[in-house]
Amino acid sequence: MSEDTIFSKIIRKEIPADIVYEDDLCLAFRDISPQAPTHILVIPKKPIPKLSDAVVEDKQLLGHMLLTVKEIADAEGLSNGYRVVINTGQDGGQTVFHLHMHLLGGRSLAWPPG
Ligand code: DGP
Repeated sequence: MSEDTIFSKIIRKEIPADIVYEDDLCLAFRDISPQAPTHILVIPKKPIPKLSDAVVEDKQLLGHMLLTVKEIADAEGLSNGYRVVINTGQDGGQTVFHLHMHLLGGRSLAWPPG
């Protein structure tokens, strides 16, 4: 069983967040510590701790999340490009263990990341 996280509390509306999109499968809200002018997190309502825990049954959900990122990027006017990041596990720099896609845009982003 996965642990309850701060993101589960946001899904249940127990703590506030600047929500930009919600449907039956996922939720998107602005990151509390933005690293770019647009920094939005897209999370599944299903509590998958990290990408490496996803299973074949999650295929449709993961595709839906990615297309949701695209729709939000369009809505945010990120016509010059953007980056989608999934930090996974300790070496990936993940700090909240509820799967999330970072959508970063609104400035030119360096590569490679640190
Ligand atoms: P990661 O390092 O990939 O696990 O990213 C977790 C992100 O979650 C980090 O960029 C900060 C953000 N975050 C953590 N707690 C909260 C919160 O309570 N509200 C919001 N909106 N974002 C949060």
